[in-house]
Amino acid sequence: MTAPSTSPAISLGIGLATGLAVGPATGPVATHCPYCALQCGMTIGADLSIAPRTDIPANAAGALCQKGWTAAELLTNGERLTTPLLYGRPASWERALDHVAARLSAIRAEHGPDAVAVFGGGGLTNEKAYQLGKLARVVLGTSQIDYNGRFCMSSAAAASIRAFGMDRGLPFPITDLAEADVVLLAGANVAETMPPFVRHLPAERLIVVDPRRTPTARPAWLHLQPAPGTDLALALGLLHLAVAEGLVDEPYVAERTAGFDEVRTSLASWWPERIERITGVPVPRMRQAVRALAAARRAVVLTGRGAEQHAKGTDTVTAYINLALALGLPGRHGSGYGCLTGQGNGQGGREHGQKADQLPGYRSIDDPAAREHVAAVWGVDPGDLPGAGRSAYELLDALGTPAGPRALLVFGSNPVVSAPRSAHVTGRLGALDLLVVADVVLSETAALAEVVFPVTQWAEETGTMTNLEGRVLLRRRAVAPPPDVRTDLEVVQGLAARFGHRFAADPREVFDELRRAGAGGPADYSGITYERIEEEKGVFWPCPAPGHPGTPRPFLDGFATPDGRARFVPVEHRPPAEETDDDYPVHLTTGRVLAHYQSGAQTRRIGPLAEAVPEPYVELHPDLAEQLGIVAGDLVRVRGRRGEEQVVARISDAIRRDTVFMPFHWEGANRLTNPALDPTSRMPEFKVCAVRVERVT
Ligand SMILES: Nc1nc2c(c(=O)[nH]1)N[C@H]1C(S)=C(S)[C@@H](COP(=O)(O)OP(=O)(O)OC[C@H]3O[C@@H](n4cnc5c(=O)[nH]c(N)nc54)[C@H](O)[C@@H]3O)O[C@H]1N2
Ligand SMILES: Nc1nc2c(c(=O)[nH]1)N[C@H]1C(S)=C(S)[C@@H](COP(=O)(O)OP(=O)(O)OC[C@H]3O[C@@H](n4cnc5c(=O)[nH]c(N)nc54)[C@H](O)[C@@H]3O)O[C@H]1N2
Ligand code: SF4
Ligand SMILES: [Mo]
Repeated sequence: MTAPSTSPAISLGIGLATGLAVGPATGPVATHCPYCALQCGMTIGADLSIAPRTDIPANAAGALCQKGWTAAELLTNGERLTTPLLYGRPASWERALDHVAARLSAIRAEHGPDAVAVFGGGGLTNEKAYQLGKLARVVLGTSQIDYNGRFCMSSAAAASIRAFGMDRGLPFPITDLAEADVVLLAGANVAETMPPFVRHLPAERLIVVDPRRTPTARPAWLHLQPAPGTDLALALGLLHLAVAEGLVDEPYVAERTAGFDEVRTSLASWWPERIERITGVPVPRMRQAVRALAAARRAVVLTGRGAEQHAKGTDTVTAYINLALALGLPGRHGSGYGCLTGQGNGQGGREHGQKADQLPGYRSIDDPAAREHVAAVWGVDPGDLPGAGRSAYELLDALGTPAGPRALLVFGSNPVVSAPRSAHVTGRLGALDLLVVADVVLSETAALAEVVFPVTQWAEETGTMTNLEGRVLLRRRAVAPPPDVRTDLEVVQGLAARFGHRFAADPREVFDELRRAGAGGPADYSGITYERIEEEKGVFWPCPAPGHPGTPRPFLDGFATPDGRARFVPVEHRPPAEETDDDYPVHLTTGRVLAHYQSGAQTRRIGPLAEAVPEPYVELHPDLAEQLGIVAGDLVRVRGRRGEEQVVARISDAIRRDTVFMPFHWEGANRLTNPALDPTSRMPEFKVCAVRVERVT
């Protein structure tokens, strides 16, 4: 951990004292933040000073959050990995790469190609995501590749494809939000997870759905506070009320959608009082929400992880989409439905082939035409491309089992902290014959690896990122990396070379190949170049040809379905996979705090951020605390069906009495979470399980 410091500048000074190289003394370089999907524009100077850009719409007001302001600190942090590690000891790149290649060859020879697996990340650039998919399918010949985005917005992606024929987080520019009169935000705490986003929301008519009165919900016009895992019922209730009160946009439904009659019929049993009993949201509040949405000239429904990370996440998002469709919102200027992607490249990371069932261009790996197209670009026989592999949790769960992979390559994820039922996942990682991790720090996962590759960070390399709007952006190299550190693309190139394959490591070259491989697919980047991105401050996909302007609002003229109509899909509410009972009487939900990012591998090492929230905790309501004899600061045991954790208690009346909250930025929260998976998206139920809370005496 770096020494505590009060400002980014001071702590940077401490970082620089480690003596790592920085770039030549040129002017500040325009780039983007290394963290979340907002991808705020920033400049970074040769002295590593950071300033917001004002030419990028996401943060045009010149805002950054504290993670953005302190992002440079990890470049020079003393805990940075600067040399490859083999069995925990420094090794040369040649030796480390040779070792991995030899071990992979032996494992493949003995157990077949599917004995080698790859786990990627939604924070990786488009170029890296593409190259990882190609490494798996072409070099290793394995079907076993997936990534942490499966834990992120895969349910919203599945629901969007089902309804609209295409999945692009926001199918409109972020600046359109300001034109909406009402925005319903279900399960997102943007005031902490992407603070500058708040400035795009209409101040007067924001409706927040969250079991906690978060900093996002507090100033909102209306806060609906359902029990975790009951959004599906809530959305059905809102739609029931819309129908009952004659608020459905019948001409829109007739002209632009299909399937409403079946949904209308299915709503009959979801009357408002029943919904109130399930969710705890009073009927008048629901009525207020739906009336405001219907009365608005323009309105938007948005979902975040709170609504999505459930074993019924796809159907929950579908229920919200059904509501938006009934009110005539999607595909209208200034209105619509959108999912807030999370990681820096949460959108692009799911388009280029690091997902188990996917080929570049957001194509299905089961589609013969897609296989033929991509195989031609890769110079291989379509028949040699593997089929779909296991989803992220199923992959981790199978590691080291007789039928599962025996070797795993991890790029850009820290599943020891971030996977559900993490103690079990850690056990599976331990059962592998070979674990290889590429990271910038010795994460909890990297600490278990036989080989660790130290890689460059955002400001030390160039690559494209696709932000939450579907806008493709360019991150530019601004400073020189430490001498013995390589880019992920170089690591992949080095591995491929040892199997006789020539892979490019120059990001632009990889991007040009990605454009060809994805051409004709839903996420078509053919017309996008680095030059265009720089000139136009980003280009929206699909952009199928050089002269094409890009597509900021893909649904204005029709949806991406065969007949251009959006699909209503009937869905039914059901309880969480794990219900509370006498042994485990309260709901546990999990999520984020402002100062930390994801598994915390990066932000826990940054002085001011670590200081802001130094340790894990559990948040509980004063009434529950009193009932359990707990006061603020007490050490408490949170016990569930898969494990127990001791953390400090924080007391807050912002949370429901029947629910406790833990941030997942430390090992611990996920020892408790339930890996029950959504049947369609294979998303785990991070947002609700049952626990018991006790004071540690
Ligand atoms: N500071 C910070 N910012 C981040 C990240 C980070 O780690 N830290 N990560 C980035 C990533 S990858 C992502 S995916 C996004 C996530 O961004 P968000 O979706 O905003 O983040 P979460 O905190 O996971 O969940 C949001 C809210 O869901 C609520 N919730 C819990 N259960 C339910 C439920 O059943 N229904 C509803 N409606 N709400 C529920 C929680 O109380 C929480 O306030 O943030 C991105 N930005
Ligand atoms: N309980 C609970 N669990 C959750 C969630 C939740 O809400 N609740 N949210 C889920 C969600 S939405 C997400 S997105 C996941 C995220 O969980 P993780 O996948 O663990 O996310 P990160 O901590 O961002 O992990 C990224 C790792 O890669 C490293 N890294 C950063 N940049 C690069 C790079 O360019 N190359 C390489 N090779 N490495 C890099 C970082 O140092 C870090 O160790 O967690 C999920 N887990
Ligand atoms: S909101 Fe997201 S992109 Fe913007 S500065 Fe913060 S972490 Fe970076
Ligand atoms: Mo995420």
